Amino acid sequence: MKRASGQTVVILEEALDLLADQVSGVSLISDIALAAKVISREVNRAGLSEILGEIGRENSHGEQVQKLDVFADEVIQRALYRSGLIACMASEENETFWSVPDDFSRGEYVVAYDPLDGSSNIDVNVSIGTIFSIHSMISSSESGELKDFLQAGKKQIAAGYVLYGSSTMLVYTAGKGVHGFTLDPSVGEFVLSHQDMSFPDPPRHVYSINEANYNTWKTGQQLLIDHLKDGGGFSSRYIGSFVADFHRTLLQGGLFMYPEGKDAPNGKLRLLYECSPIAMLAEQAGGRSSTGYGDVLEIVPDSLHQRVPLYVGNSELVDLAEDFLRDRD
Ligand code: AFP
Repeated sequence: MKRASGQTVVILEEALDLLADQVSGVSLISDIALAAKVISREVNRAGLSEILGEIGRENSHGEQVQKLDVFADEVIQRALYRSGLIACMASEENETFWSVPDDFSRGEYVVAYDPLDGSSNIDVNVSIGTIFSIHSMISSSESGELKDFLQAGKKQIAAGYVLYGSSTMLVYTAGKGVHGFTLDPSVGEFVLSHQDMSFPDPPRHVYSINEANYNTWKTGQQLLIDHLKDGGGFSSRYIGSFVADFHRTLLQGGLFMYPEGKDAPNGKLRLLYECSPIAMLAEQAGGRSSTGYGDVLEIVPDSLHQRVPLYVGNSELVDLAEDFLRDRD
């Protein structure tokens, strides 16, 4: 595609077509992109379309109002069912995984996703996101098994997120760099806007954490933050919406943390569909991620909704966090 100026525009489908010979299953990203366009439209109209608020409420037409995260979950399900590439799915919205229904053809991949992360931000018009993780099946069951999801993050074939912010962006990796596409609403296409994304080096010195939890943290974590405040020349940014906080960290550099605490022994974020996919993106962008004690991508999950503490960003800052935790706890 070319702009009127003659400048060549790369749309997502073209980029994925080029990758298809090298990474099988990568076309699933275009199905997620289709769902993202529908979700993006609904997120942008949320204040007008009575879609904010709780399930169980009726709108002025007497119709059931769906919360946006439930709506997003269903849109992604429908888009992925049609792909013919996956056997089963798991989502933040559902306790157990489920198989693609019999009336659709099934394939050899499994997708875990958080349809709308940061849902407490929806009603106050703050950026939210979708996160996804794709693995190849390891079971021989046609409809998939739990063990297909319980694979280490380093086995992901692709991962990414969609950020519904001042513009809608899809950022993905299929193990060959990290690429960002911005939705051009005038043509309804995701257009390549950020090729080969990497954490800036040196990074902007920014840390991102919910500091209200300070008193619940272990000593090492408290000392790390004291160090960044006192001597490190750091500034602080925290949106409370993981995709938005990570996206800023990727573009500007820094360290995002959701540590363990007295009330949250494993932190808050979920391994399968939050930490693992973001960890793959971070590694592909030249950074790294850790639980504070080891690489997130190495963890073999023990359950679908397992939580882990998370440190992600520029490698030297993640290393620094690990040093503080190792020496002081
Ligand atoms: P909500 O979905 O409840 O808004 O939680 C968002 C989130 O899972 C993630 O997007 C944020 O990084 C993190 O929680 C914020 O948690 P705190 O509110 O405890 O800081």
